[in-house]
Amino acid sequence: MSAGVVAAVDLGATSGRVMLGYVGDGMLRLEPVARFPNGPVEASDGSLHWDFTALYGHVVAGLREAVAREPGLASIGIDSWAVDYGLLSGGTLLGEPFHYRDERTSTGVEAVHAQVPFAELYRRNGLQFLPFNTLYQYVTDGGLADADAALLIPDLVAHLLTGAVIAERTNASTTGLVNVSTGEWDLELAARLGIPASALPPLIDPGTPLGTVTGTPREQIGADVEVVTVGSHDTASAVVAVPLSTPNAAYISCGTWGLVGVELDEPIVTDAAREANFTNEGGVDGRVRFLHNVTGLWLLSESVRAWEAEDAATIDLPSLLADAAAVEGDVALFDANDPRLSAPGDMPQRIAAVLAEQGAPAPASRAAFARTIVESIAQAFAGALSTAGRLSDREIDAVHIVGGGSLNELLCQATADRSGMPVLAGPVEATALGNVLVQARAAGLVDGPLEALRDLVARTHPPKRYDPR
Ligand code: LFR
Repeated sequence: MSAGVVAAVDLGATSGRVMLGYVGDGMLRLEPVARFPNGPVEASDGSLHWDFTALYGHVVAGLREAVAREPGLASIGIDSWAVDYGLLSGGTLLGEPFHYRDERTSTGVEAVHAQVPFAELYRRNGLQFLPFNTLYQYVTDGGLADADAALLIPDLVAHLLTGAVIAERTNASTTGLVNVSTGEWDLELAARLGIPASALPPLIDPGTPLGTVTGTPREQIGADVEVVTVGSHDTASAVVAVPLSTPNAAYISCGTWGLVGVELDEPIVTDAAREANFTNEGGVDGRVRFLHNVTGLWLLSESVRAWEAEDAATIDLPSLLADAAAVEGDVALFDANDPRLSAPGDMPQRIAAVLAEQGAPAPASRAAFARTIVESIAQAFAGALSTAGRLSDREIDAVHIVGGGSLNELLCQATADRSGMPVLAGPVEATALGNVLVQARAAGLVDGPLEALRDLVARTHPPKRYDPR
């Protein structure tokens, strides 16, 4: 097989990037092309949105640069965070997409559960309860009825580039409207909830060509490049690139969120799985991502944001974490998944309030705060790992941490210590690598099942090991 190059667009909740991926002949290498910030934007009425227009501008500029560097680019693949969408009418975007942390979803949850109790929903869609799952957003969205299409963020980018109107399957699974057994839209559920057909475009598997970039974006980017679907849910792409070292290894895809779980061939929708709030999200090649969302580095990034606002100066994260590692003695722990910590705001103050409820004093310094946050996340990881093992009937024997959290040595060591299992950290850019690998397989640059792709990741990006102490 020969080597080639593809472009990955990877949009995360705090930053986006465009990367070139060089693959083939035993090689797998990323080269950053563009990196740009992302985050919630508050509208004048207080609602939370994404600045999609700015993001899309960065994507097109990044792709133009990618083509300038590599005119022979084989394809483009797009992934992003899940659940959020944009509405289109007559080819125009009807406002900036809502951010999943906007509070409108609370009325959506009540409306949906009044029609369809959660236990029935879980049997149908297999999803853990997250108040922002797309179906809860759709039922509050007055614009949906008039829109020609509702497209999840990566599908929206693909649409603007190519004109295609589709729903990539891994991300569609996070809407709550895909049946967990059939992998098809649950039309009966949608009808019961009054969700129109515009929200349910044809479902397409990862690795499918959608057409070449056309119209204005073709002029801007400067080449007829094919757009190919990947695991467009960022977590699906990340799981593709976890170099799973044993059949019973678990993974944690750790960025804003920590997605803690195992890969399965069949979903688990038992009462026990529902009660533990474990999800069955669609993976690449029909695999099941059986996992639980733990609030991840959001707690730290929001705290840093608050401190930076207080100081009117930037904080150096590596030195904050080094100071946190040097904090002596036990620190108080809090429930990282406390729903009061989900919306943007003064995170240190909110965490102090949660600790006060438990009778624990607020940490005495920022370093102690950071230590409390990291240890609390690690504790939640350890709990979710043990539940994943119990529910899937596996003796989990190793934990792979991929994504930004894999660079956080304090978090990796604390996770090893608190779970009692070795942690294998990296690759940091698992999402972009998974995106690249699925495109590369579609282009014939690599072949085989996910295991073969993961072997290539393990050989080219050997993980760093943390043994429990
Ligand atoms: C991670 C992620 C999670 C999803 C959350 C919200 O970036 O995609 O998998 O639950 O963001 O979309």
